[in-house]
Formats: sequence, C-alpha cells, structure tokens
Amino acid sequence: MIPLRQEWPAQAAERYRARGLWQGQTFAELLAEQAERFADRLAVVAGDQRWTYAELAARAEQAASGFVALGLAPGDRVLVQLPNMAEFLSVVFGLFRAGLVPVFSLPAHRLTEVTHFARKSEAAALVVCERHEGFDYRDLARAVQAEVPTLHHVVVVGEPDEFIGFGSFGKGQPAAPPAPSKPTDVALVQISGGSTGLSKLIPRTHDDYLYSIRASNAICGLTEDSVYLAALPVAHNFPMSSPGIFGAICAGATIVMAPAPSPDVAFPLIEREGVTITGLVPPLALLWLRAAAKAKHDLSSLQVLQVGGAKFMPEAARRVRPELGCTLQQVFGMAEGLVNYTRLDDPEEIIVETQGRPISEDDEILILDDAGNPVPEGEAGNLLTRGPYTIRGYHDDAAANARAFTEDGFYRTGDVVKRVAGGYLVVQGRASDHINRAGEKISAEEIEDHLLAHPQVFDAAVVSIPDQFLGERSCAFIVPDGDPPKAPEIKAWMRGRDIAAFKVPDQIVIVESFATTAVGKISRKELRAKLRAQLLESE
Ligand code: J2J
Repeated sequence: MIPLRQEWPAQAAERYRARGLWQGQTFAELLAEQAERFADRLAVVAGDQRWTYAELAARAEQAASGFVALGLAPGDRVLVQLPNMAEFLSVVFGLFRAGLVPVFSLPAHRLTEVTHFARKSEAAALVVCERHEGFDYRDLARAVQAEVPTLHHVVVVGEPDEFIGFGSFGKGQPAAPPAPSKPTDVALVQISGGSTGLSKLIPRTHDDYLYSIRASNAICGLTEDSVYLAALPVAHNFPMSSPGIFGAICAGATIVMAPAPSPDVAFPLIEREGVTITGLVPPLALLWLRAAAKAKHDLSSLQVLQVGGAKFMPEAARRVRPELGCTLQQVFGMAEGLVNYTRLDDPEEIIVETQGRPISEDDEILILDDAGNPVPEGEAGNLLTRGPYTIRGYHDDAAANARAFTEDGFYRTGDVVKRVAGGYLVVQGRASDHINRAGEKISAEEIEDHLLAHPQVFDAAVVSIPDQFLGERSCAFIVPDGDPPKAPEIKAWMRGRDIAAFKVPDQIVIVESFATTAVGKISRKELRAKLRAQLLESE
C-alpha cells in the first residue's frame, strides 16, 4: 500500500506550530472533547433524527468498533459516498476514531469516478447509502467491487442486501482500541476539481485541516449558538470545512442536514431550526433570491449567506442583503488548501466586488505573469500559493505534482486573479482548461477522452461557454469519423459511460475539421480557445 503523506519542510512546520496554528489535535480527540463540553447540545438534525454531541460520539464509537471488527487496520482507506444525512457524521468520526482514513466521493459520482478513487486510494472498504435521488448505490458498490480487488467490504446505510448494514454495525463488538493517529498524519482525502484528466487525491492532515477550520470559524462568526445548514453535498470541501460541518463541530454548533439545496426544502428548515448560516454555489444563490421574494417562510434567523465555488457576479451579490436580509460572504477556496473570505464587517463594496482575502497571515500569495514575474498591484496574473493548510503534493502522482507545484512548494492554482487594496482578490478567470459548471469542476481532457472512444468521433475538444444561470456550461466540438453522430445520441452515449451526470456535455457542435495553423498542429489549449471564440462570435 502506498502510504498517504503530506509533509511541509521542517522549518515551515515549526513556524506553524510555534505560531499556534497547528494545535496538535486529531479529529478523534476533537469529537471526544466536544462530547464532554457540549454533551447535551444538539449536534445534528436530519429528517426526524436529532442527535446530541454525546449521542454522536457514542454512535461514532460504535461505528469504530464495527470497522475494527471487519479487520481494518489504522491507516487503511475507506471510500465514503454518502449524501447529506446524520450518518455521514457517525461514519466519518467512527473512521477517525479507528484511525482509518476517509476518502470522499460525491453522491453524483458514478462507476468511472468511484472506481478510480477506490483504485487510486487502494480502499479496503466502501460506505454508501441504500439509495438517494432514485439511484441505487448498492448496484454501484457491486460494480466497483468487481473492479477493485482491494475493496473487501461494503457497508450500507439502509437496507444492505448482501452487504453489511450500518444499522447494527459495531453493536456488541469490543470497543475499538485507541488509534495511534498523530496530528501530522493524513486525516482524510479530498478530491481535486480535476483540471487535467481524472481527479487527483488530496491528502489533508489533522493539523492543517483543523487549523483552516478553526480559523474559518473565527472569520465566519461560528459559535455554539450557530445553526449551520448543510445545503451543498457535505463531502465537498466547501460545506465540509469552510467552516461547514466540521466548523460546526469545532464550535459546538448545530448542523442541519438538508437532503437537497432547493428553496422548497431549505426554507422550511431555516424557519423550523433557526438556521443562522449556510453556504451555496452561485446558481443556487440566484434561485434562493428569486424564491425569497415570495417565500412563505420566515428566514429572519439567517445571518450569513456564504457563496463560493464559482464566481458570484457583483449584480447578483448586491441583491443578497436587501432581498435575503442577511450578510453575504464570498468564499473563494480550493480543496488543495487556500481559502479566501470577505469578512462579515467589510464595506458592502468589498463584499460585492471581491472574492475575499486569505484566511491566514501565513498564506503566501504570488500573482505572476506567464513568464513567472510578479505583476504590478491591481493587474491580473496567475495565482500561486503556499501556507499552513495548502498541500505540497497530490497522492501518488509525480506528473501532476511536477505540473502543479513549484520547486519551492507553491501550488499553482490555475486561477487568474488580481489583488486589490487590502489584499483582497478578484477572480478574473483561469489558466487551466476546465469547466466550472455551477461550482462542479469538469476536466476538458477527461470528457474528450470519453468522446474519443465513440466509434463516430474522430476528434473532440471540450470548452466552457458562459451561461447565464450555470455560470458556465460545457460544449463539445466533434469532428466525425464518417457519418456525423446526432447530438442526442452522443449525450445518451455519454450518459452510458457511468460518469457523473454533470459531466455530460450540455451542447454538442459537429465541425468538419479542427483548424490547424500553417506551421502545423496547434496546442489543445489554443484549439479550445479558438473554438470557444468562434462559437461565441456566431451566437
Ligand atoms: C471564482 N472561482 C472560484 C469563487 C472556487 C470553499 C469554497 C469553494 C471551494 C471550491 C472550496 C470560487 N469565485 N468564489 O474548496 O473550501 C474555483 C477556483 C478554484 C476552484 C476550486 C472551499 N471558489 N472557485 O470550489 O476544489 O477555480 O473548491 O481553484 O471544488 O474553484 O474548486 P474546489
């Protein structure tokens, strides 16, 4: 098994510790502490389940016993694919308690993605729910298990069929022995947005992740009286850690799990549970703004609406305070680390016009031109960063690491930003070729690879097209091999590739050939840019 590692140079690590950023605590220790301090306070609400901190800790303890009884050993990886439900927390904290490492997959992921994560992480077990939004995850688990030889166990929240049920999991088993995790160990694995090819694995340590979460709590005003609505899928880094569900646990606050982020589901929950803060991607924020005008529910408890994952346009941002009656907080973050927030007491212009500034004084920011030289203040350039919670490398991917990190450890975010007064960043675009579809990142390369497998496709280029609602949508240009395929056929065929539905191209354009320059073949990047420009011109 390839060990999971995330290491900073000794000097940097010492500084982060000396400055009190890395506090030397693990997630298992955190929950144990909170269960003492906030024993009878409400930790999580989901449907008609309401668990106190003491109850959550007891359930996590039982889950830990179950995982140990399966024969899993500290350091083993467990793929977790669960929607927003209370058990997400008992599973994940059960894994932490047993010294196991959760690897997070989104509910939208399908066989292609889940198999890739399971293989790449050498996962020994998979935890899924029975079904969600009409999809049966047991079928998926069966197919993944057939492909991945290390995947010995499947645990199902709900009716397990031939698998292990989470209902009585760990009951009557001996207590899990103390897990030997160190704060510098990898606590969990996040998934990259995947700017080139398949998603990469992002190992985060207890020290670094907990620092980013605690510092986020301070910036977002999370206290034990806060009620956090988990509207976005909690496996994603934003609702997990900025400050998200883990921030809520760190604060002794209450998490309300929304099964869906739409206003008809979320608004009644806000009223019933007195939700004070939540996070959305821009298209959802637009939906909420539209629905708020005729909402029958009392949303007055909501103090902070965080919006991030993709650029929130100033015109929409400006509407949040008057129409929703709460403070907008823009969040520009990435699963690799760096998170920027507008501060709650910032002037309205900063909140509306910028994507915030870094969490930490120790976040180092470089904004460079394509030749690698710093751009003058206020001009756009490529954003690079390193700091106390930004990774120094992906798991087991030397080629990606060589591309994405400089020799002195800066992460090339692929984002193009400008820095304005006060160190605030404004996202201008990006250098890398992915599509940010409503906050879901799609790698152009990954989709092109799928398209090239189609017998009637000679060549394919996938680009992002501005979209009023989604922010961006995906468009696939296809050069046919013989008879041109029809767009609906291509879409249906893509759906059959067992990939997340958001990756199926929104638009398909058949072209005779891809233009090449007189000199010869142009790069993929130039080609995509050219095709995008042609399409936009013709519209
Ligand atoms: C423009 N682009 C943004 C924003 C992210 C908090 C919030 C979001 C994420 C996230 C996260 C953006 N405006 N406000 O992990 O903890 C784009 C950038 C960035 C990429 C990272 C968090 N907020 N982006 O979205 O790993 O291109 O994390 O590099 O999914 O999303 O995507 P991801």
